[in-house]
Amino acid sequence: MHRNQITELLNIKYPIFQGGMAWVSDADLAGAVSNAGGLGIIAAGNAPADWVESEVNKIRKITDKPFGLNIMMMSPFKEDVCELAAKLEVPVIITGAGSPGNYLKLWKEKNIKVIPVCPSTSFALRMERYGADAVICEGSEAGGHIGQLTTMALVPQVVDAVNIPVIAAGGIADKRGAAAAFMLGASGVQVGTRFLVSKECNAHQNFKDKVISSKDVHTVVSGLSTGHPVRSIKNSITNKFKKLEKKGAPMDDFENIGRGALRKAVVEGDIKNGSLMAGQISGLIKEELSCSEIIDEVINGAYDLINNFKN
Ligand code: TUI
Repeated sequence: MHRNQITELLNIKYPIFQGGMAWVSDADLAGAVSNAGGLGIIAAGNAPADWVESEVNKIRKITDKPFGLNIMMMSPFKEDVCELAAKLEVPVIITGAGSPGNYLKLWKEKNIKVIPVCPSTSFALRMERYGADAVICEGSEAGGHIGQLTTMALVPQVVDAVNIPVIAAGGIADKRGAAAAFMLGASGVQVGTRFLVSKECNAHQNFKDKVISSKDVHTVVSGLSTGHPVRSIKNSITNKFKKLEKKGAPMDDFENIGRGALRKAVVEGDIKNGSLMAGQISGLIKEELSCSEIIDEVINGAYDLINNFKN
């Protein structure tokens, strides 16, 4: 019913990815999404390779369906994790926050599907030339580390430029966002924040409640001056970042305050001093549902909207 280029390529039921969110996207969340017919994605984030290996082993016990591993290219353990992913022959690799470079070739030799997150058309064209199977175009509405362009502007430009499937990400949390993404030419959608607030997600309840209570204007971008902007829900730590930016503080000062802050939010539930990385669409999320309910609402809902569209 929903078969298209991306469901065929990855052998999944619904064209929806669960965003690889550092500390949040573990084997439990990714396994639930894959079992529900989407592509569940484990996020390696800044974690060492042994953590990644144990989560991959765990997801293989939870599901026999395809899953992905998101590799954050700014991670200090990037090389170990890139090699481990090849060794474990994970079905799909998503890269973010940088270029997969020569690893793309290594992974393709293992028949792994490789899908880089692309912040621009030129980057997407480069990834296509290197052999990427598809690209994720993530707009700056997204939570966490972001690029410059919005989803609305980025997706159709990349769709016109490349011949591989495009997955839209950033600002998508319901059927309307997914329908809009399909109309922009995307073959699939990646949803992050909505899955953070899912029943199967192990993120601390304080974090989930903070997303549920937040309004449209409550996320801010910190660290633009460092060249590594991050979107998160406004709190005491984002106010500290703002002060650093005002005085043109060096990168080290940002790192000192930011170190460990994502863990603080996700694991400890410290919503004051933790980094509450979440997208602009947080204000739309009102309740905690199961992954399968989310997928049904977003994908089946989007197809209904498109099929019954009347102006
Ligand atoms: O990677 C993300 N979002 C993330 S990673 C993350 S972990 C983190 N922890 C602490 C501080 C900072 C990050 C949290 N959120 N999204 C995918 C994404 N990739 N967004 C933008 C990009 C991107 C940017 C530049 C991809 C490629 C790129 O390439 C530049 C180049 O030319 O090499």
